[in-house]
Amino acid sequence: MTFTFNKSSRRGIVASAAVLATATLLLAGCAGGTPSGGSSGGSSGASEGTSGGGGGSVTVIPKSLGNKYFEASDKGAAEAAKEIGLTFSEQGPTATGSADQVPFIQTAIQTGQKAIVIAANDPTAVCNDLEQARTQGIKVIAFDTDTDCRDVFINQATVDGVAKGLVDMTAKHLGDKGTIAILSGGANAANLNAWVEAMQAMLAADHPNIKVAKVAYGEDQDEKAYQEAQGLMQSIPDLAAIIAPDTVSVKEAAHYLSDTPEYQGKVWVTGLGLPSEMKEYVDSGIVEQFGLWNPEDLGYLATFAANALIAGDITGKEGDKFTAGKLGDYTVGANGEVVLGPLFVFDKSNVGDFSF
Ligand code: RAM
Repeated sequence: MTFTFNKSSRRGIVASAAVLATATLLLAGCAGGTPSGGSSGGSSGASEGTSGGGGGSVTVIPKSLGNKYFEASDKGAAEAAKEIGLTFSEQGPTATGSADQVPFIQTAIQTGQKAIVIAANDPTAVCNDLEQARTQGIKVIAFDTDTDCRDVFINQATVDGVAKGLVDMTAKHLGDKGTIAILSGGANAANLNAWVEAMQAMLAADHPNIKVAKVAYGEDQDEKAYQEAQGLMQSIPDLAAIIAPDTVSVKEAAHYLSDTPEYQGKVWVTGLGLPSEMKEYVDSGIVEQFGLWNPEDLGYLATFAANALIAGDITGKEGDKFTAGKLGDYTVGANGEVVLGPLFVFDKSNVGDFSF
């Protein structure tokens, strides 16, 4: 089934969305240009023809700087801030420890930000600081991964949708039997742990002949993820596949496999990856297919949600509605969650169509 994405001033694309046995998958349009960001600072003014925003400034705090996934979400957030007329900055740690984001939350409080848009490495470790911000009237928007103390959560896709997409790809490749491993990122990350748990439950319930030998953690760090991929391939003799639900882990598992011909054709790697980082591995045949969404759209949507909270248009209760610029209208669901859209499958036919 082919979906035509609306051509617009942005580099529009026409892509055939892979139709899996259980779902038709569609990715919201993708912007051109390479992901910017990763640096803090930067201000913006309302562009002509856009309605003034709630006003003030918003700080985005990613899991870590230097991760191209968050550079892409940062690009989308900056684009939205410019459209709305919010002053925008990105602040964050280079490490991915549970408390590494705390100093940046404190900075946001002390500089009087109107909103904090955060992807927390740990859903609870930052709550004392986020609640301090909220008591001072600062709106807190979780994006990419949830935290226990926020007004809304901007989720890239449903947990079951992500888990089922990855499990179905792997089961289809394996002929529904074999030994696999899961290589995740941060061990405390709410999003990653939700996907791992959902995959394990689906495999146990629907794929009894696929066994998960081990779950390892690359901590969203390149070198650690590479070493963990090496450890899995070297320590599990009948390993047939690795599922890596983290852009750093899937890139580094493919990197190790590319460096080690003895495991090529024996261990199949898939996961959640950036097309810009995975294209070389798809083109060389190391990786056949992987999933994701548009992280630029995720940052863009989160910033429009922040503005809607700042302006008082929404409070985060179920049923609240807001318009997110080029992405259109969104409704807040149960537990304050807003879902961007479903998972998209990348492969040789489309991996070159995207720049994030
Ligand atoms: C990494 C991070 C991020 C996750 C993606 C898929 O970049 O862990 O939180 O959403 O992978």
